[in-house]
Amino acid sequence: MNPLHQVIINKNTNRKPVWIMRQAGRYLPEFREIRKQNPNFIKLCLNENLSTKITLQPLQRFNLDAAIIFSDILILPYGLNQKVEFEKGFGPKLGDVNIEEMLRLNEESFVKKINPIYNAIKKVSTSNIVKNKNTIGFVGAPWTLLVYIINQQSPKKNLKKDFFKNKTLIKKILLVLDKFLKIHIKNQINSGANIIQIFDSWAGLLEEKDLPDYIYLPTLSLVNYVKSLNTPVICFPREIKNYKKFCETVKPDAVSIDYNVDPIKILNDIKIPIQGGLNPKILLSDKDTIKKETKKYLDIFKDHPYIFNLGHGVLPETDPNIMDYLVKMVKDY
Ligand code: 1CP
Repeated sequence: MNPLHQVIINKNTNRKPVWIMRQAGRYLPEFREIRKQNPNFIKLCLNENLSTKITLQPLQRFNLDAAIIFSDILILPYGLNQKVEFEKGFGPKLGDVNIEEMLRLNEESFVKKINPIYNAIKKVSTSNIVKNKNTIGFVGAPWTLLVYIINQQSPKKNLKKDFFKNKTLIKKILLVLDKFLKIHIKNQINSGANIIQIFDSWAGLLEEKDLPDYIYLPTLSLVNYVKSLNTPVICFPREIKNYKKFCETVKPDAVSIDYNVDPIKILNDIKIPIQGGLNPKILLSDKDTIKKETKKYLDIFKDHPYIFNLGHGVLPETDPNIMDYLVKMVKDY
């Protein structure tokens, strides 16, 4: 059984597998080289040879236990024919929503538009480098995608005041998202992804009262769907106030925690396998601090099924040698 399945399915506590959110990306000079020659980010995601190569880059350098496919959560609105562009120094810029067109869209045209991603997953999952390791497919959670689709850019800290103004539109978008996220998940699994992670990067923006409508119910629908395909699902409800309530309600197979979560408290609160936690900023400090902080997580989760990862994506300023140091330390623990 591959490393993440041992932890998530068999609840093995002897091995602490490791992968890193955003492990393929901007902190790697070999990625930046490819990126320089490919200014259109979406096009790069849809270039199956290059996205396969980028996905494998961190595994060639470090002894990681999983590959996460080089793509983006915003490929989904792109597949729904919303304009999606990434502007240097600004982030994602999305076009206006044509909800009637989204409601009319059929599975075939959606899949055709983003098909290179599935081909890349086939290549990655059958490559020698990933043999006996995991291939992680992913999607953005309905809530986080709704945020980008309506806000048309990163919300950074807060939502616009009138975000919830058009409730009918929101309902329709959530309906479309449920349908096409399931299609996207199914195709990733059929192409060789053997774990799905659901990124809810903006879960922390919501008040308690809005969680059932925007997070619990839509995410539960996806989680149940992934389970029905006999594939483990990891949820990352970043900065949600109550991880315990989230886990009890949505019941993912594993949960990824952000760096504000107290690891000792979460260990007492929840029984399912846990992933992540270390603040990515720690990797910008000295080796002694990195060692101490990493060991803290490994010690706390010593007798719990635990996958080592960060509490959010690795920062672009991170030194690849430090990543090497980190992965080796986890492996030698
Ligand atoms: O400029 C560049 O080179 C592009 C940078 C980049 C990269 C490398 C973006 C733009 N996306 C990605 C890849 C990516 N994104 C992966 C690939 C696999 C990996 O190595 O992990 C994954 C899993 C994502 C997921 C993603 N995209 C999330 C969820 C996780 C998180 O970080 O919270 C989100 C929110 C996005 C949106 C996104 N993609 C890129 C940007 C600049 C943003 C906006 C972030 C924001 O709104 O602040």
